Formats: sequence, structure tokens, C-alpha cells
Amino acid sequence: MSLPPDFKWGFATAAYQIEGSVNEDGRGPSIWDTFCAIPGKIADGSSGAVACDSYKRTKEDIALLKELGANSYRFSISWSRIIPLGGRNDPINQKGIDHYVKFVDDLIEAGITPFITLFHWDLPDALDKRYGGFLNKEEFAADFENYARIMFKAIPKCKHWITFNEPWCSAILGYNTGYFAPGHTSDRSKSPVGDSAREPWIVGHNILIAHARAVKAYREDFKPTQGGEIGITLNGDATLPWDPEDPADIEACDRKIEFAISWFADPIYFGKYPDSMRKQLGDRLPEFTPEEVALVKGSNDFYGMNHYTANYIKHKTGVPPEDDFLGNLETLFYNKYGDCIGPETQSFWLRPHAQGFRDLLNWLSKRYGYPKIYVTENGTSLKGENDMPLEQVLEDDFRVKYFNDYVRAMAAAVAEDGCNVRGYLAWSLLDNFEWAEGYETRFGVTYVDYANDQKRYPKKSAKSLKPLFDSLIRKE
Ligand code: GBH
Repeated sequence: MSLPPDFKWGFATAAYQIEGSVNEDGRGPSIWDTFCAIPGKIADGSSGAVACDSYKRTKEDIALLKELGANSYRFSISWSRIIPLGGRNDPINQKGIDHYVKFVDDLIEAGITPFITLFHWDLPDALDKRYGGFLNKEEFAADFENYARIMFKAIPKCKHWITFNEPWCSAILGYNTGYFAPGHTSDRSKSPVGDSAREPWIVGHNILIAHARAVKAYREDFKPTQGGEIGITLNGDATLPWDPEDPADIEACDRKIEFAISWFADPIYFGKYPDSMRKQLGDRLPEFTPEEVALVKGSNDFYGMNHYTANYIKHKTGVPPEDDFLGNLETLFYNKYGDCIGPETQSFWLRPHAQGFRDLLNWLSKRYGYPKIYVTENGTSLKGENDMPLEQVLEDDFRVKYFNDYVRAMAAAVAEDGCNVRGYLAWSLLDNFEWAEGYETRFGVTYVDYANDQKRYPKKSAKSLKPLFDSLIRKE
């Protein structure tokens, strides 16, 4: 028994990936509606227009959570349902607010603790068009703070707030590779706009400022009466040296994590960017003003950790190209001796390697002083799952094993290494819109039959988590 009695566990989702109803009750478009409409951006040409229809099936989703035994649920709010045009002087849509207020009431009524993500990539499209969205520090931060305040006020019952989900993805995939909305990149065959060498670092900086402003607002004006907590969720993969004997590969392992995670976490815990990033990026990486340092430093009540996979890291020599965002290194699935890091999944970037989870929990805990951690996402796709017959899909032993191995690695990090993990939200409750990969890649513990009225079928993995956590959580 290695997890504390009040350990929170359950499942996670995000608004644009599950809700559908994009024109319902006054919602305005987000950058993902716009991006999906551009031919070639989404693998199967789809969008989140219908997705899992969860906007209309909140009852069904809550019943499912209950059936699976979850005590917590992480979901995100669609900003453009609250303020269709997004900005602080734009009209507020009461119907959007009412929807989430009712949803939280119903969750709590069902005994499920809500974790709310304010921003999971679906920026109101009007803000992108009006002033360049994340690229405009003053406007974006002010508008995000205003939106966050509306939600804090409307949902005092929520005690766990996440400002941003994976700002790395918004910055790098949105403004360097162009793989995600709004699709900026220097590659003119993919986008008429973008500067892969500069924009991502500006976007990352501005998201940090917006995060910190929302945290300050919560702490000053809501936390004293509501008593909740707030933090950011960062994504990052575990790293192992390609050549364990080569000090340059060992150093590159840390640098990879610094470029992915410490880019955001160092400013939040230490008030500065990592030296490795400053060294490589020079003045393309923005500087924090003294006021910004004061705002950003210390702006986490907890660390939200999204984690899926691991890579072998091989350092590169020579001057990296200007658009490099990894830290002058290669990420590989095989090491020098030909060992493979883990089996293939449907996601080109994901190979299970549970020991990496334990190692990364330790890396983060050491660097940031053993903060309280919520694992806000962890999960896997399964090679070829979309083409399997339903009976086979429902016997997802590969995913059962993934969760078993990863949750046990986490429990060991808590019991044996002293990491302060207090919650775990599996990704995902439902198969859903997997962004640029469309619906071909499934991450759900529940199969969603998109061709037949979005009917839900819990897979074996859905039912595997309750007994697993029951065996690991100490009774009072
Ligand atoms: C999460 O990101 C998201 O929060 C969630 O919405 C999503 O459904 C889930 O993963 C499953 O994908 O080769 O540069 O294109 C996970 C972290 C980081 C994984 C970026 C994919 C792409 C690397 N993601 N990565 S790249």
C-alpha cells in the first residue's frame, strides 16, 4: 500500500476533443475549428464538430465515471463558449457558463472531484484574428486573466484549477512545426505566415505571463474564500542516453528535458529560463522584466504532469539550425546496442517505457524541491486499434498492461523515492478527436462508435484502474 488515503484518481478529457456541438448555445469558433477546415491539416479530414457529443451527454459521461469507480475527473472549458469572441470587452455568454456550472454540480453530486483546465488549446478564433492571439503579450494575458476570473467566480466549488495544458504544444506545434493550430511555421509550403525560429519562444513567454496573471488573480481574490489550488500542466518525455558511456549523450538527456519542461517550470520555480536554452537561443528567447519575474516565480500550487513515453537521446555536434527546438540532439527508439525502448503504438511518438515515468518523477522532484504533483494525463494508443473488430477492441490488454506498469512505477516513486504525487488522471475517458491525427488514433478506455450515434463501450482497461488503485491506496 503505497499511495496516501486521499489520493485522487480518475480520467481526463479536453473540450474540443469530446464536446462537439460547436454551434450550440452561442459558442464562438476556436482556432481549432478554423484549422480543421483547412484541407490537409487533419489526417482523416475530420474535426471536433461532433466528436463524442459530450456537450449533450454529460449525464451519460458522469454515469460512466461512476461505473468505473473514479473519484476525480479532469476536463477543460471551451473559452469561446464563455466569451464567444474571447476578449475582456466582448459579450459574455451566460448559457456557456451555466453549462459548466451544472456539470460541476452534477459531478460533485456523483461524488466526483472536478479538476478544471481553463485552456486546452482551443483559443477563441477572434483573438487570433484580432491581435495575433498568443503573440500579443499585453492583450492575450489581459484577456486570459479576464476569462479565468469569470470561471473562478462562476465555479467556487472547483478546488483544483489548471491554467494551461501543455504550453509546449501551443508554442512548438502551433508556431514552429505548424502541426497544430494556428499552424504557423517558416515552411512556406505549409503556411503563408510564421517564423519558426522566433515565434515559439515569444508564445511560450506570453503564456507564462498569462498563467501567472490568472494565478495571482485566483490567490488574491478567490483562494482566500474558496480555498482551492491552481497550477499549470506541462508535458515531457523521459530520456535515456543513446550511448550510456558518452557524457555528451548524458548531458543531452538533461538538455532535452530542459527544452521541453524546464522552459516553463524553471521560470515558475526559479524565475529564469534554463541556461542551456539561453545559450542556444540567445536573444531569440525573451527576457523577463523584474516585474514579470515577481509575477511568474512561485506561481504553482502544484505541478501538473502529462507523461506518455521515453526516448534515447543522441547529442548532435555543430551549430544547431535556427528552428531547432529540441536542444541540438536526436530522439530515438533504439540505443547504441540496438535495445528498443518499447513496443509500437498507433502514435508515432509513443512507446511505453514505464521506468522512464519513475525516473522523470524523480528528476522533476529533485529539481523543483519535491512539489505536490498531479499526474494530469497518462495513457496510450494501441497499434491498429481503429481497424479491429469491436470484440477485440474491448479486450485491450496492451492498455491494461500500460496502466498497470505506469501506475506501479508511479507508486514506487512515491513509496520508495519520496515523490509527492497526489493524483492521477488517465488519458482518456473516451476515444476522442486526437487533434491532427483525427479519429484514427484512439486513446480512450471507452470505445466510442462514431458511426452509430457515439455509443460508448467500456474496454477492459476502463475497469482495470479501480482494482489497481484499490490495491495501492492505503485505507484511513
Ligand atoms: C496530450 O499531449 C494532449 O494533452 C492530449 O490532448 C492528447 O489527446 C494526448 O496527449 C494524446 O496525444 O513529434 O513533435 O509532433 C501529449 C504530448 C506532445 C504528444 C507532442 C505528441 C508530438 C511530438 N504530446 N507530441 S512531435
